[in-house]
Amino acid sequence: MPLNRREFLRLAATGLCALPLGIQARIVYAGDRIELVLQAEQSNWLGDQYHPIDLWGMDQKVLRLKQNQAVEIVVKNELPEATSLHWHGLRIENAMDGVSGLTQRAINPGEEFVYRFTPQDAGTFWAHTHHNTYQQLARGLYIPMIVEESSPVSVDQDHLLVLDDWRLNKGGQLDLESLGNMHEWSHGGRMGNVLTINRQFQPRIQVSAGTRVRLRILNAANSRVMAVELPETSAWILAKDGQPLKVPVVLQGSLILAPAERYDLIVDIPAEWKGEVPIYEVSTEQRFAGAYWYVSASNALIGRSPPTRLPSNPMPQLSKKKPSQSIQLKMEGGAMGGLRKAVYQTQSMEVRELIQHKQIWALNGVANLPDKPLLSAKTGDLIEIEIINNTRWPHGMHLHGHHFQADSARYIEGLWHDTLLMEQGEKTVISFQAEEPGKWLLHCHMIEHQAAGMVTWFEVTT
Ligand SMILES: [Cu+2]
Repeated sequence: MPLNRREFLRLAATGLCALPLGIQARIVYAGDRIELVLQAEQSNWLGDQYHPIDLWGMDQKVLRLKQNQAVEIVVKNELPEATSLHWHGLRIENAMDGVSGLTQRAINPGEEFVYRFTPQDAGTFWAHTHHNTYQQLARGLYIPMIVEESSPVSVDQDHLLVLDDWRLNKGGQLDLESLGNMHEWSHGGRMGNVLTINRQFQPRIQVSAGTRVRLRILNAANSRVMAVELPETSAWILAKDGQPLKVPVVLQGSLILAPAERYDLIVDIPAEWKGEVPIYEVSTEQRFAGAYWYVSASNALIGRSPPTRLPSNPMPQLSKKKPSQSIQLKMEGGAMGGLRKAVYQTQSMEVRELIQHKQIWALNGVANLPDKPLLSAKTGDLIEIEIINNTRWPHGMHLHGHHFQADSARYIEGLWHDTLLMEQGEKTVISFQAEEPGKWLLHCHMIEHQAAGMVTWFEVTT
């Protein structure tokens, strides 16, 4: 039995679980050429009586790029397995999208691959493995990525909260034996039992009272939908998935994030706060203090006006166009989904046979990548896809290389997304303009669902 969250807390409460003080992430910006080493790392969340936990990560903690500035990222693979890196949310050339087997050959151990692109959008993004993803993401192979606005945005502090959910075994190591469990793959995916923020257990984040913080939140979990509850204070949503809102919106209630979704917030730290103020994760029955703000006194001013919007990114005007194609995408399968058969690698299979191939989800009757694209578009075409969640599970659908708008009631109108949460039974029309030519994925970012079939691709030509 894996350690559950409560047991982990009990262990932590024995006092031997070292709690880090302060978490200013090391931010590296190295001009237009960055070296990024993918390597093993260790974390010590459980305290000194346990062996440190073996994870995978990178030699930098945050990538900081500049909008409209070309960059060359030399990715060196010092891991024992092949891999590739996907720049999630960046609208870049297809050859740089980092999907092994589709847009590039995997980077073998000891090899390097140079990714070259110019980020056109400022905002909060991340880079993560796109090779054997359900295993490599569970081991931690990702990095948050900030693309700075061309003109600086005025805030007192700029913080990241990267939420992740890890599965540890009784020995306090990553539970690798449970990777690939078909029961989990056919349900909500693989859930962890330890929540970290910025790869630390209950970190303390230094802030000054009376200041304005830009808070960038990312859900890096394999499958868990997170809900972040901030202490009662003034907070506004500035951007979602890297794309600014036209007008910042007051945050009400908890902030729900499907895996891979990001939000940028403005949070005003009240002048009267001091000491530890918890930030809760509330998606489970257990309201859990994922991190604490450690508030120090200051003479900063109080009584702020609402924040101004972020400068816009160069997004297409969808309303001015007529759709070139309107298609349906039916999501099927999973536990209690009633899927009888689906095509897998061009062969029609009964469910029993699909499961032998570790497949249990389908899009338009096809499990995993079809041999022909879902659609073929030309650069500049407006595409509409009506996505119908005919399953008993929520999914977080991610479109590669493009942002889209959706008529979902869950989200504020007019938002741009690269990842969209859809509840069971929900229908949503997404619209986007086909951009860079190439082969692009559309898949569920509950990564076990993707591995078990919920992935397709489309083609853009000039
Ligand atoms: Cu899914």
